Amino acid sequence: MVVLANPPTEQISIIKPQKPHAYFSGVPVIDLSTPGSDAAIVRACEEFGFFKVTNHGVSKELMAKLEAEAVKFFSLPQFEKEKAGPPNPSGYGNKRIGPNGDVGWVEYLLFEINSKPMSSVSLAFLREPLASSFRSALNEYISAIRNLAAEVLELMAQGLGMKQRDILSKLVMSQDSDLMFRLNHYPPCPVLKELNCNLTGFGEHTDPQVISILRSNNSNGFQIALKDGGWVSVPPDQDSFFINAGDTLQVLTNGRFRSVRHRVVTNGSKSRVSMIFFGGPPPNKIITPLPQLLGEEKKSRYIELTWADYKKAAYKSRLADNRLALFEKH
Ligand code: GA4
Repeated sequence: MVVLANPPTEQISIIKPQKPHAYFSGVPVIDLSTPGSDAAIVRACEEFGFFKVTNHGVSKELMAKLEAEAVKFFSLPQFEKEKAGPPNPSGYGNKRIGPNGDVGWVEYLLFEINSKPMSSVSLAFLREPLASSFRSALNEYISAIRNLAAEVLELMAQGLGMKQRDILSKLVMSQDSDLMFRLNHYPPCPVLKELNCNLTGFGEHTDPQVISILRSNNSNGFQIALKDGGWVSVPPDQDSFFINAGDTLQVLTNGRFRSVRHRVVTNGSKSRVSMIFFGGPPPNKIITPLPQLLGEEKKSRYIELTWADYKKAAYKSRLADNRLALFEKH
């Protein structure tokens, strides 16, 4: 068990090692350039709440540029990085995740992206000259990924038979959409390798938002839970994006899509760097199932909450909590 010095009650749990390289081969791969991807996205969201996209149009250079900026930042001395913390909500965090005592073998930069032009991505906590090259890589990357999120959500709406093609994408494309972005670094931990153990990098959870888009370097550790609750390891692919359906999408589809439970475990051998875009709706948006998806009985499985209320409640919960239970009608 890895124990944090302060406070001593917080522990990062060790996970029983799986067979080495026991990768799951069933991750749906959606080629965005082929017809039929709309239906394939719907099937993937129903079965897993998770899929990988290829032929997405985002250049490898853009991914590599941001990864290099992130590596540059995470290579700074600890006391320099700490100057960019704490993450409230934007800023640097180390081992502590969220405000309620969760911990993991991870350090990160969290960014709250607001409605103003992308140049306002708050990097006030970073020092020049790091800040300007970092800012330009971030802005370029985030705007490309936001467009990708919109494209995927449009295909999803089409696959669901919605007349209004932008019914989902407008949630993340609006002026006041609540978007977040995080850069995670899972440092190597050589002693783990010797012990043949795995450590929790980022504990299991679902994402509260509509959609999350993840890209990581070529390192393993990302796992998803299947419908039966079993965990499987996702084979890494640094040229593709992995898409998670979030809690909000589960509610919007009246439970037809799964908000995927996921986590990162680290075996300590290679440093893992991931970048994740979280697309959330505007704060005052009421999260309720799309009427077309209510089925014969016309009954919603969830109570109505605004995104602001749901987010507030989410931030009071522990990482692994079933936050959607707050939404369920009894
Ligand atoms: C999970 C998805 C995003 O990473 C995040 C996380 C947030 C945080 O790290 O501060 C939360 C977590 C996430 C859900 C429950 C709360 C809030 C940590 C936590 C314990 C940025 C988000 O929006 O929700």
